[in-house]
Amino acid sequence: MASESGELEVPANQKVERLLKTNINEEFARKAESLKPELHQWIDRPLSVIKFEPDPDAFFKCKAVQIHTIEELSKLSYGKGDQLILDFGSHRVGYFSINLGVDGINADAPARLRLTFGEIPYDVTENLHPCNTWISTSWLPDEIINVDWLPTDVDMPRRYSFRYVKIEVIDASPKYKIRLSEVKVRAVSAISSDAASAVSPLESTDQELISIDRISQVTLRNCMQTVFEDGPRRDRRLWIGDLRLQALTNYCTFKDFSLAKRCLYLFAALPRGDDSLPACVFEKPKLSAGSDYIVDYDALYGPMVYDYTVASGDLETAIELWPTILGSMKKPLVHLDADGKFDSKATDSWKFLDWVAGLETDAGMHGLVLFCCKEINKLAALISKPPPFTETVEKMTTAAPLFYDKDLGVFVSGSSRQVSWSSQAWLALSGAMDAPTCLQALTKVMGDPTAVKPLTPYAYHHVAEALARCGGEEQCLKLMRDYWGGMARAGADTFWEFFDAEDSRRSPYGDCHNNSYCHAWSCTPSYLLRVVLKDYLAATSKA
Ligand code: RAM
Repeated sequence: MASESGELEVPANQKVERLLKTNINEEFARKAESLKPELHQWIDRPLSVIKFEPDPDAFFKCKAVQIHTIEELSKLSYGKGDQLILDFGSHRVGYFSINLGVDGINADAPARLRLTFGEIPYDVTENLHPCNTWISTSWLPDEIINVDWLPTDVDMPRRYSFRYVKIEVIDASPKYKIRLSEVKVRAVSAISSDAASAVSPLESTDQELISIDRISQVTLRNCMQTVFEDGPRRDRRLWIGDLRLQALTNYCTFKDFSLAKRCLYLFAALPRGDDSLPACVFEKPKLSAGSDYIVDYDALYGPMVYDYTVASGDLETAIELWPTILGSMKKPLVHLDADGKFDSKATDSWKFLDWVAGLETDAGMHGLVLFCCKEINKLAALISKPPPFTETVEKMTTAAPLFYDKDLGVFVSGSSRQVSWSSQAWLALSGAMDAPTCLQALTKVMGDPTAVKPLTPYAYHHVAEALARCGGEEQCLKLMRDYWGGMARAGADTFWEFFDAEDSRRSPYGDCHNNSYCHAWSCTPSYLLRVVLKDYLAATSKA
């Protein structure tokens, strides 16, 4: 993906499709607007001033060491070339402010500071620039500010997502140094502290699972703003794939049905001319469709409405959104060949499933679309509509074994007969073949070092859920302890957009400084533990 100049280029399948017009549904947009939440706010302060020391055993190769308590801070002064790192103790989303005082004869020049808001140590231990990435470097969380008159309060106007704040004094003057006090963040979320503490405790005494569940909830809560954001640092917007997983986790934790409903209407307000839904939407500066269209995200819209309907009991919304659901399936179903087999090459639209490079998507997309057709049929039954996809389900179920390689005992995808975890996961979730066969296939690929592994927690979630749904609850738990538990052991206080235990710098964007470390699609362990594995955990804790 590198151009001749060495700069990374946008991958071919993510280049903007010829833009078809969006047909705004004003009524749905108004409904979404009326459901916009007032955000809850609260003040948090840093716990200490730290430095990072090398630690070869740590995931990020460094460890935090306290050098001052926060009470000591206001007695310290910092001049040209000095820097400090504040540690808030865990991840926050909100508005940072500080009081800048003067230690010296007078402040005869402005104070020029660089503030860097870090979600992980690399953000504050390394130089963020240059950043070799094909997404925008304007996401990088640093600011240079010039403060004219000191002493003064400084309120940073932008919202940041961070645990650490590095403050570098680029310059003050020979006559004075700065003092820092009143350091705080006005944290924001759609979920109040009361609502967060009202979530029932996980029914388990296993400390590792309790901690994974807690980190999942913090991840979700920090992403729940006026929409379910994918990541409060980047992209700060609503994506269908992320929303589905967030909403499922929300239903078994915070139970904010109104925010979920708002997000369903936001997508329904913005269908394209061909009824396809945008993969993501922007709320600001005004509601508009993102230019990405992802075939799998289109298909997942209906299941999302189904999940919402089951969780909330609100049939009326499902009835109103029914035509949108049917429209959203058009593009995915165009990809079925005469045998009812999903063919990714049928269009050049983006099929996602995961960010891992070179993933063959036919088998996984076959499973995903079949799963979606079944979920939508279930929704039809709930709202007394004829099931729209009975024949499609039959056809796709008959075709599914065409992806199965009897000799290998796994599903294969594409002309290269690629073996990947994602293909097994989605075909298992679709129920296309019997559970023991699917579980065996999953077990096989997970033990095969040549199989294409997932990169994102999004894809790992589908593997984990598929294992549990096919009778592999123990394997699901093990995967959760390895993967999400691995992030926790690596120091995560919110779960990340990507995690590769072997490579702390891995990123599909070219540079890990552009990764997001509080990312919606990684919040699902709470859902897996509280819903999917609920009976299993109850049974095993009694045994
Ligand atoms: C990333 C986003 C988002 C995801 C898309 C496909 O850019 O962070 O979470 O849905 O990829």
